[in-house]
Amino acid sequence: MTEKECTKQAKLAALEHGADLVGVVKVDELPEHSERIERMLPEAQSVLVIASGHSLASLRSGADELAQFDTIHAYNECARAAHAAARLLESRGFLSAAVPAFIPLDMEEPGKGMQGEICWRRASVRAGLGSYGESGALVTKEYGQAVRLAGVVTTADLSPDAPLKEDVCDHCMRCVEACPVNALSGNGKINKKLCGDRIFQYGFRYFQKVMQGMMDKPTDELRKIVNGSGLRQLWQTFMTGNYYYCFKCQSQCPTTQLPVG
Ligand code: B12
Repeated sequence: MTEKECTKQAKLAALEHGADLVGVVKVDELPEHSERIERMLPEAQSVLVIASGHSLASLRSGADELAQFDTIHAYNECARAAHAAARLLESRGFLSAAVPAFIPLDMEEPGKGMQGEICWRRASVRAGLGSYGESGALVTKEYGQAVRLAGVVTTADLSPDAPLKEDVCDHCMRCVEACPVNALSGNGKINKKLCGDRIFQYGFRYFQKVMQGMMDKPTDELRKIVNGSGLRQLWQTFMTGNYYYCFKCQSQCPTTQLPVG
């Protein structure tokens, strides 16, 4: 099978299983990730990058639960598309693996779960899916920032897509201004600690606080934590696997619009 035909079939498999946009970047074009890609799949040649859209109403909703639930769906779509494309490629004789969109992540030092095996924004920009917004997120022509990203590493020598020539972000700075904790300062610069404290409000950091409390907080304060809503939120986090408590930079982007027609 030709390189072109194989690329077409892999993209189609992803699009038929939940992807909204698909692009290809060669492993050589991702030198920052070569070590990790080598660890995942030594003979990998190409990375298929997948974007699946959010529901805009959920993302913009004042009820975090809706955006959290929608995030689970968007991640599931990404996972389904990546798995389908990987299986298609393997059925054509190329070793291929779907790479997680978010968790599981490598929790060891020095990344401590703050670095993906592949940075999907970087890979998607290089695969021509969109361009960087001021917030650092991927902005696509079709769905603005309202996409989740995932992909597949494969030994197939797929035909690469060219990065976009145009800049999709209109640099209005609304994403930066919308950040409730002033973690963004434009041009992709982010204070990861400030952002993380907000979005992981009831994620690992809260869990760590509870554990820390067990060691050094007086019993009455501990009782308050154990009976408080934070622990119930944490339980939901464990049950759903989704822990984001802020969607502002994504949802305020003016390119994040309903498609016309
Ligand atoms: C760790 C992580 C975080 C951390 C750290 C973010 C960061 N900047 O690294 C924290 C907790 C802060 C975070 C926050 C959020 N995240 Co997050 N996060 C990740 C994760 C798991 C790994 C990212 C990573 O490896 N970073 C490490 C390195 C590579 O980042 P870096 O050194 O800062 O490199 C960046 C810059 O150099 C920049 N850059 C390079 N050249 C240039 C040039 C220009 C002009 C610009 C502007 C930028 C730029 O691009 C690199 C990537 O952005 C990815 C999933 C994945 N595997 O990619 C999701 C991911 C990036 N997160 C995502 C989202 C949506 C969010 C949040 C909105 C929270 C939420 N509600 O989900 C916020 C947005 C914050 C923001 N505006 O960036 C999405 C982004 C989707 C999109 N449309 O772009 C991803 C891709 C998850 C997914 N699978 O869809 N996240």
